[in-house]
Amino acid sequence: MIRKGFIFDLDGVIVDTAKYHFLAWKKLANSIGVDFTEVQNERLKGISRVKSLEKILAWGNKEISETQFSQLMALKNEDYLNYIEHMDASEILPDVPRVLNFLKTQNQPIALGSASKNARTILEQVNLKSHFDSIVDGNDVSKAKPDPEVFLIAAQLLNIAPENCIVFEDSVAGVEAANVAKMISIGIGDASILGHADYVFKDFTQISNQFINNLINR
Ligand code: B16
Ligand code: MG
Repeated sequence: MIRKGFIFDLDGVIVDTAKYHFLAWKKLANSIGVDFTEVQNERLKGISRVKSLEKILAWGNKEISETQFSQLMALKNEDYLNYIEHMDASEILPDVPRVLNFLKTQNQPIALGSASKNARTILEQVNLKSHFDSIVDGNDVSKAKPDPEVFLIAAQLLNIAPENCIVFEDSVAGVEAANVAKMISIGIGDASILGHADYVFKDFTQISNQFINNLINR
């Protein structure tokens, strides 16, 4: 049997948590007199929490103390977790369960590779945690995407060579990380943004079982 490693990003691939990040960041930015738009939110996709706050402060020309930085980080996450608490399986993006179940029937190892420190909580909320053989998230890495660390650790845990791994990613930084790791990158989203991926699909409804089979056997 041929075994490949299938690595999934979380936000924007399995669930759309970007809308909750947006609400929490907007509330926080406005509370310190800084504007925050949906366009800016797009630019935070796949970016770590620390880097996100640094960017928001830079866009707003705002300088704060280290203590206030930590306080704001904690506040943002508290607010974000209030949204996560209400998530359920209905928020899983279309056809993700079909692809995960198909991989299972083909005995293919599956991992999560996310920048989020809340990834495990979110997978539990939407009842998908048991589908993953390994989970690597923001708590397990020291270098954020586009550094390939998160995906290389996932490959190691699955015991599959990086060149035999396939990554599903919605962010520019994530696709870059997969490419640097020498993995097959599959962009989920807009081809004009994710043109550096090996393949791009609008969403999982466009990815057939036949395509997955071809990935397994290539
Ligand atoms: P947290 P992913 C990323 O998730 C999000 O896209 C990004 O917007 C967020 O800042 C980052 O996780 C950290 O999330 O605050 O929960 O640790 O796309 O890598 O699954
Ligand atoms: Mg993502």
